[in-house]
Amino acid sequence: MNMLKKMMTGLTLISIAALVSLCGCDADQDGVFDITDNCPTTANFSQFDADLDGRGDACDNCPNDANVDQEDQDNDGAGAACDANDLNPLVQ
Ligand SMILES: [Ca+2]
Ligand SMILES: [Ca+2]
Ligand SMILES: [Ca+2]
Ligand SMILES: [Ca+2]
Repeated sequence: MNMLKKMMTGLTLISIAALVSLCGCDADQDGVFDITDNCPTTANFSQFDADLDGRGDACDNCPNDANVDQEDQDNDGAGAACDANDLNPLVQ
């Protein structure tokens, strides 16, 4: 009985892995499903989020300042929350 149980568990795990690869639920292939991944297109297995704003450090434009909107008016990669001058792309 235990053997059968182990086989079934193994098959279930294989099925889940196949399903994930087929539906592309893990775009960055970091092992975290997109639906719960705090950086769906950046591989960040640790899911570390220092400022707890829901954006993983790997894709947060201000990793140490909570800024859910990720606003960045001058598009220099530094969010308004941590950009010394968010209207001048030469100043961060
Ligand atoms: Ca990710
Ligand atoms: Ca964050
Ligand atoms: Ca942030
Ligand atoms: Ca900026």
